[in-house]
Amino acid sequence: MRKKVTVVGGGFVGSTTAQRIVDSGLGDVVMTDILEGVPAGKALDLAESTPIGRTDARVQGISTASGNYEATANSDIVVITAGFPRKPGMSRDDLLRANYDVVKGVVEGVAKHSPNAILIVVTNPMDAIAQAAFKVSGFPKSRVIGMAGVLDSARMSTFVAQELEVSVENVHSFVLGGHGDDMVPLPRYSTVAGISILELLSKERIAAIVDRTRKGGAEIVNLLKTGSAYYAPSAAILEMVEAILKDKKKILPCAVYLQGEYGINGLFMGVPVKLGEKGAEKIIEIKLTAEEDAALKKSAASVRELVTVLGV
Ligand code: LAC
Repeated sequence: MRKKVTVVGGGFVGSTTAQRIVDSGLGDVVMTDILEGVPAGKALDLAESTPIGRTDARVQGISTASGNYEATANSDIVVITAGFPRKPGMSRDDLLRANYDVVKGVVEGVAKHSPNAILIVVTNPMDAIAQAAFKVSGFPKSRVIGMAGVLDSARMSTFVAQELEVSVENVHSFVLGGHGDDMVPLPRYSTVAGISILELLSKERIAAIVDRTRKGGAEIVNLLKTGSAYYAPSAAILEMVEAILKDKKKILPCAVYLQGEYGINGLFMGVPVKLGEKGAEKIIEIKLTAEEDAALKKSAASVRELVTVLGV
């Protein structure tokens, strides 16, 4: 059976995600946007690349301006990237409420037509919006997953590989917590060819890498001026989509609804998760030091604040 992935939002994150899925041949893609014409145009352009890319993936782009999500029916996965970027003068809470309204409408629309889909939530502030999507959809917690840990870990791995001048393939980084300034990169569990970076880098260099990882999204926003990152985010989404569609049982850091794991209850947070065809099939609990645990609790408190504003 052909797999079907809906990508909600035809901006840079959504369209590069659609491109990566089509190029990988993992499944058919429906890209939606509230704009008229743009999703259809991008989808047609992408479809016309398939004879050259030699993939039989079908691509369709639809406008959901009228609230009609019928074309997304029976998706295996729905990736939600739609939302407003943060504009000057907009508070975090303003962004939160604006994107909550967008995602609420999206989730109601897609859940109706794809009641068995797995939702991958990307819209910021991601952890709180993922929690909203979980509540609005009524889906089991295994089928609502937030994307950030894979991205944040990839950023950390990039910096470690650059610092040590080794292949990125040798580096494995672990970043837990919320997708915010107080995310929790874990140097102890970050390795190069299986060796902890604690043995390979000085405390100062590790602290600098941790700091740059935490500010990784902002570093790119400051350079681009008018937008945020999309190449690494879409690569991270693709890794999660592939793990699910191929039932790989791959352990990746993802935001999921915690119910007591890591001493956190009723909150979306980034933790190691086993991804397979059923979605987040298992939460892996690793032992944290007192310091790491305190950092995770601090990050949880920030996410809790946003979730409380939304009342979800
Ligand atoms: C980032 C933002 C977009 O980390 O969340 O790039």
